[in-house]
Amino acid sequence: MIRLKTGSVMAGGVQMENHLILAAGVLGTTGSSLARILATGAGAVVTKSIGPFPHEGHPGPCFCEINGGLINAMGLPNPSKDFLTELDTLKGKPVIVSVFGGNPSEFHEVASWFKGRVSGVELNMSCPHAEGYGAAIGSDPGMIEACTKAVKSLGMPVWVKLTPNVTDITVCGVAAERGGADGIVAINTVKAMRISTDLMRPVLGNRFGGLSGPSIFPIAVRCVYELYEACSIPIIGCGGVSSVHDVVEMMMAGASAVQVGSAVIRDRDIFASIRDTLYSPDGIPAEEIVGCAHG
Ligand code: RRO
Repeated sequence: MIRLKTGSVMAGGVQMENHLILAAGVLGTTGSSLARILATGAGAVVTKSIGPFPHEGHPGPCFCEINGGLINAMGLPNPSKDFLTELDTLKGKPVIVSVFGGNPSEFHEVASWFKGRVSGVELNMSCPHAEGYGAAIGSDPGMIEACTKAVKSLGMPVWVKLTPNVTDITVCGVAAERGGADGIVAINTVKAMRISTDLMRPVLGNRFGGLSGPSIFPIAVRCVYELYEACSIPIIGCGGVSSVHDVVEMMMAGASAVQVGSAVIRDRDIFASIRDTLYSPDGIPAEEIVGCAHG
């Protein structure tokens, strides 16, 4: 097993304790849960996505477990600007705020609330089940570029989280880069559904949702690999990562850092266990493995 050299990490303009980041949407709704994940070994954390207005989310059921993953249709529930108070106890910590909007000025406004309060902003242009938000606008390269440019004008590090639910994800990655993004996060969940054969109806209240967990890991690796060949800015791998082997594989595909999401639900100590196996004082520099799978 490859071991990486211990030390702090800079990726996409954000200084982190290590290469492991809590993905948006998982245990990211309160300051105390974000602090707990940092205390248990994450190098940085991303909040639940925050939007221009408070929103309750989709009607339930919002979540179902399947073989190899989870399907959620939470529906962007968030307290909007009131979330700011959750960051009071996290000053100086590596926190990235996930934001969403329906157009460049909404993205700019929401991100501006967090200026000086966070290490960076992750633009959610990829939720697969949000009318007028997420992938509904993040499949349009012109919109990705304009929203990225609008937020970048605030002078904070900007990551753009992309959807895999497109024919060619590199077109979206190149658009984010053109807009001035400091990093690309790949990928958000894969649009999916299940039907209850007892009820003869879709399981989720919203009918469709986003698949996460180990079943999407090969899709995420493929997206990171393709983006690495098309883009010059750092890529942050995300999607079904649940072991130290997955982290190393994602880095070999081209990821400069790696997010962990659904796996945290089963194992709250996953960051510490991956970190303790991944790093060693006599390990190799990460730069030697990032993208090494490319010919
Ligand atoms: O809240 C959600 O339903 C949600 C979001 Br914002 C997202 O980006 N991805 C996802 O699978 N669910």
